[in-house]
Parts: sequence; structure tokens; C-alpha cells
Amino acid sequence: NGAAKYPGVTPPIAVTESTPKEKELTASLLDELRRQGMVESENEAKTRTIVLERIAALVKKFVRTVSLARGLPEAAANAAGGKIFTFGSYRLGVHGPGSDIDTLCVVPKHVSREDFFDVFEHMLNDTEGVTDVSGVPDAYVPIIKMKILGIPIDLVMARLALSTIPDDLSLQDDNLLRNLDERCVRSLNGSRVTDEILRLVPNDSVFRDALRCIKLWAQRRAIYSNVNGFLGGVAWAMLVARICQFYPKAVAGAIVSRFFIIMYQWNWPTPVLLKPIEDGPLSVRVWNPKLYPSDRAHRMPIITPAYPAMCATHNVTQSTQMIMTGEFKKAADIVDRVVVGKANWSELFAKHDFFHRYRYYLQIIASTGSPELQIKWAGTVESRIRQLVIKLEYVESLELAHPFIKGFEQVSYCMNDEEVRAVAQGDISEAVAKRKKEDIEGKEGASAVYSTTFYIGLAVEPKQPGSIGPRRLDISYPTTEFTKLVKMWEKFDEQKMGIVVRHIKSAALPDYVFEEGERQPRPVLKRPK
Ligand code: 3AT
Ligand code: MN
Ligand code: MN
Repeated sequence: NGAAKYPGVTPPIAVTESTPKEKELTASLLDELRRQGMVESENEAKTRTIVLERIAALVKKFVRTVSLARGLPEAAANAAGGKIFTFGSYRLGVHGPGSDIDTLCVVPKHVSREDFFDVFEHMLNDTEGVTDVSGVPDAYVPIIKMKILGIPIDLVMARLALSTIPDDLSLQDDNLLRNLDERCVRSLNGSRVTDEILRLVPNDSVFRDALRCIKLWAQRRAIYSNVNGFLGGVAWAMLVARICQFYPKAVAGAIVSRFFIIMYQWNWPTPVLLKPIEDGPLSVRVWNPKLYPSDRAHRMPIITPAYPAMCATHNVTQSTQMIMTGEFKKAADIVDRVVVGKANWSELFAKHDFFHRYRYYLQIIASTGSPELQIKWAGTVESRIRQLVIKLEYVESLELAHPFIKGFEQVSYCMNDEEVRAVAQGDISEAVAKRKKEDIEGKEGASAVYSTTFYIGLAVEPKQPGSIGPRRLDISYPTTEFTKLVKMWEKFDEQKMGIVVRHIKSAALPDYVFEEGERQPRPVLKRPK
């Protein structure tokens, strides 16, 4: 029985070995990925190993210290253990030179979350080579961010209902989740999901190479972002894993070439599953469109393989689905041409054309007077942008609302309130744009304004033949509703935070959205008669 040999919810499509031609294509694809700077040097890889050894040792020291403080005898404190697991791109083996290392530390039951943000955070601060330590204990997944030897680390923690954490502990058993704090269950999830994905692909190195390629493609095409309604790293990984399951013997080039056409033709909302959804020991929700209307609303469900199964693509909207489908098609066509020798792999990684594509754009400008507050405010605004996109999708004559995947940050030095107001509205005069920090130092009434501008491209339906007059696009309702929505944030303060939505023609896009030389020369303005 061939089917049972391979992981997946269906038998593979083909179990044949790749052809010499496909192997050749794979070699040229991997060459291209190296040319694109996607692969780190041996030295960097070594540093990462050293960093991980350091974290592992620090976690053990932390557990021992707390154990002793709780009155455990020396022998028991030494046996208490403590273990780290990695997840994210590093665990999948698809990290780039600038990537962080996402790390989970698992501690025994007598070590608390308070200890983590108190004892451990202090310990980190006192350790040489560790810099930029910052704990966020009240996050949905509480986290300590830091750098070790310059490499960014995201560290989360889970406290298990065990008195010791042995070095060979595996997190696969769902029963480990019993009686845990919700935050611990969430912290364990990232690692359990990545481990399960790796367990469910037939060949790790084929999966890695193919995923590296898909990640780079999605980043270049500006469709790599979970918050904005596209797909994040975990979702892209699961899609590639599913294609690997369909072709267990194929090489990476073959996986990539099948990927785009299969995803283009996928019969959404049929979910992408790497294994059957299972029930488990907790009373938590498992993704189930038959039971939950909100799960039924998922347009491109891609379901995580570890219990409790969740949808990794909750944020996809009608517009972002259309955009991704269009990108799958374009990529499939490029790959077809690569296969027959009429195109180069580099074409697949061409930069997106977001700022050339539309005639009208919405600018969403979030501003405050301090860098710390700005991070929080801009993050809040960004996380609500998909609500604006959904409302825009209801506007008659709007075909599509295309959110760009990142905001543009600026600092403007203003001499007075009038300038501050203008900047918050998106009007940065030449005088303000030129001003430097030193220019306002010590000046009374002067201040810095931090702003982050997000963009949404608007595709307007072509005018119906025979209709009279210009097409009117009324977006006042969605934009007003959106401003109201972001102002409902519990920490919103009208005095300190600004939010402005305005629509502009493409010619009014600021230079900073373009790369050097990317902008087409502007048409010469007609002189008024
Ligand atoms: P990079 O190579 O680091 O850019 P990555 O896939 O590792 O890519 P992240 O480090 O941002 O991306 O995320 C790794 C995992 O951490 C993915 C997800 O399980 C978890 N994660 C990321 N952001 C959040 C968040 N805001 N809340 C909860 N979990 C998150
Ligand atoms: Mn990461
Ligand atoms: Mn991270």
C-alpha cells in the first residue's frame, strides 16, 4: 500500500523521481537564491549555534537559581533541568542573514512566569554579550526580546506541569498541555506547529529549498504579511509543505513549479491541511467551519497541524485573495517560461509594482510626538487596516482595495503647532522636510512629530459604457468608520495621537515610496492659461 507510506490527507499526486531536467532547474534556482543573498555565511551560522548554546546554559542556570530560592535541595535544583526549543524561520532552516532566532524555553512547574520576567530578565541584563533586553510580559504571547552577540532573539516561555524538564523532553504529546496556563499553551504552539510541519514533509531539504524560494518571491511581490491580510511565514510554510506531500520524490525546482499552478487552481475555501484535524485534551476551540460561522468565513483556510488546530489565514479578505491569486497566476506563467528556457529564475523575484499600479491611493497617517508611543500607535492602526479594506470592498464601483505590506516612517521637526497639524495631515512642507533635529533644539513651541504612513491602492471599476458623467467614488463612510474604530483603542488619547485618512492621485505619491531611479519622470504640468 503506497498511500500509507506518505504523510498527507490524500495520497500523493505522483511518486516518481524528478527528471534530469528538473534537477538542472533546481540547481539554477539555488544559484539564483544565493545570488539574491538569501543564504547566510558559515561564520554567521556558527555564531547562531554559539548563541543557542548560551541561551540553553542560561535557562538551566535560571531554573537552578529559582529552584534553590524555592528551598529545593542542591541535588533537586540541579536535576530540575530546563530546555530550549526553536521555532520560526530558524527552526525551519529558511532564515536569512538578518533573521531573529525564535526560541521557547520550557521550565518546570515551580518556576513561574514572574520569575521569567524578573529573575531571568535581570540575569540576561547581567550577562556579557547580551544587549537590548526588553520584556513584554503583557503581550498575547509574553516575550523577552534581546540581542546576543548582535543576533536578535525572541524568547517565549512555557511552564509545564512537571517537576523536572529532562534534556530529551519532546513537546509532541498533547497531554503536556493539560492544566497549563493559556499563555503557556500559546507559547508552546509556535514550536509544536513548526515541529509538526517538519514531521509531515517527506524530505526536509527539498522543503527548505522550495520554501526559501517561495518566501523570497512572496516578499518581493509584497504579499508576505499576516497582519495586512496576506500570508505570514507559517502559512507559506504550510502551503509549500502541502505541495511537498503531493510530490514526495520531487526536487525543489519541481515543487516550486507545481506550487504556483496548484495554488492558482486551488478550490478555496477547501482548507489546506497537512493532516486530519484532531480533537484533544483541552476545552479550547479547534478550527471547525461546520460548527463556527467565523471559521466558515475564512476564504483561504490554511490550518496548523498541531493541536489545537487553528487557521493561520484569518485576515485574508476578498481583495487580498484576489491579489494573491493574481500573483500565483503571474508566477505560474513565469515558471512555465523558465522551464522552456525562455525566462530566467530572477524574473520570478522581480520587485512588486504596487506604487505604479493604481491611479488612486489612500494614505493612512498615524502620528504621535514620541518614538515609543509611535510604535504602539502605528501598530494599532496597522492591525485595523484590514477592517478598512473590508469596508472599502463594499463600496460600489471599487473593484479592489490593495493594502501595502508595510508603513513608511518619518520624523518631522516642527517649529510650531501649525506645522505639527500640517504634518499630521500628511502635508510636509519643504521647509519642514529639510529641518534637522538640531534646528529645533531649545526652540520654544518646537517639537518632533513621528508619523507612519500606510497605503491602500484603489482599483476603480471601469466606467460602464453609456453612463453619463464622471464616476464618483464615495469612500467617506468607510474612512470615517475606520477612524472611529482606531480611536476606540483603549489607550487612545486625542491629545497625543493623530489619525488621518486621505486619498491622493498616484502623481501625488511621495518620493520615499520609490527606490532611486524607480519613479517615472512626472509629466510636465500644463501651464494655466
Ligand atoms: P524571520 O526570518 O524571523 O523574518 P519568521 O517566520 O521566523 O521570519 P517571526 O520571527 O516574525 O517570523 O515569527 C516567528 C513565529 O513567531 C511565527 C509565529 O508563530 C510567532 N509570532 C510572530 N509574531 C507573533 C505575534 N505577534 N504574536 C504571536 N506569535 C507571533
Ligand atoms: Mn523569526
Ligand atoms: Mn520572531
